[in-house]
Amino acid sequence: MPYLFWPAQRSIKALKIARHPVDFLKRRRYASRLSLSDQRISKTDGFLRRPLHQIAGAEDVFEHCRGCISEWEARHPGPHDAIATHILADENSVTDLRNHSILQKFAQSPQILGIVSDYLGEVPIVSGVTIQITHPNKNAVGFQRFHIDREDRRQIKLFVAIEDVDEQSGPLHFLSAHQSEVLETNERHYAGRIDDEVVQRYAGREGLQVGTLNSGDGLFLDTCRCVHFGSRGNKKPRYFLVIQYPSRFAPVEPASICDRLKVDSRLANESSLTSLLYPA
Ligand SMILES: O=C(O)CCC(=O)C(=O)O
Ligand SMILES: [Fe+2]
Repeated sequence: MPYLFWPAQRSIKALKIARHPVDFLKRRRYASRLSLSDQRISKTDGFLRRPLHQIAGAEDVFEHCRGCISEWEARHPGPHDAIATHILADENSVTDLRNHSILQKFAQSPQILGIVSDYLGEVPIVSGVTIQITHPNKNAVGFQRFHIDREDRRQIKLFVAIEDVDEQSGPLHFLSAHQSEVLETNERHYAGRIDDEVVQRYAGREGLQVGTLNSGDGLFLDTCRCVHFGSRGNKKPRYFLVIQYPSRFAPVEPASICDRLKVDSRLANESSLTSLLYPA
């Protein structure tokens, strides 16, 4: 694995685990006990696409998101200079879920936590819950080009489509985790952006994965293992609820620990499992 900074990152992670050994073991134990739903994220793929309608309260969550989006769009008619807007975050990038406890409850759903914990081998934390709009644009810069997120060796971002995501709405494009790892090794890729032509060579016969989704579908994607981009040249807006599940011991300090995510503490302390999601 050629990622240049990984030895340093691994040391930081080991130190963090050493500071919280009981917590570490608890997260591993819970992960192995969490009842698995019908599907799992394969370690080879690093991604899973599935409808989320059957999760308790899902329809209300989608409706809530649509309400927030309509309200935001009425106040911000556009056109928009930014490529992406996280409409729940305030000017200091703080998201207060106490006004959106329905989203917090969804992020804590046992089915979702089961899938994510099974893949990560530990109960993660919730480091971000955002309603993300990406606006029509003609750009291919930054995260609109292929890259790997470098917070850790693994993490799951769950992208929930609030409206259909088709080819016109800047879908995510990605390689499986396995294909990405072959690329990293062969190309000695450390950090930064990767040209499309290079990625294409590793996409195999089936080609690149394209994250087109029906409204209500979720895409679980390990953005730290899978080479990906998105929001490139959207012809129309793309509407996602994005929930980020990193390890509690991620070398790069997750946003929730940095106090950029405020949560409803009653809901957070609903069970010994949910209280693991928001460490102090
Ligand atoms: O907007 C997109 O689809 C890309 C986002 C991305 O790179 C990320 O969330 O890690
Ligand atoms: Fe990314």
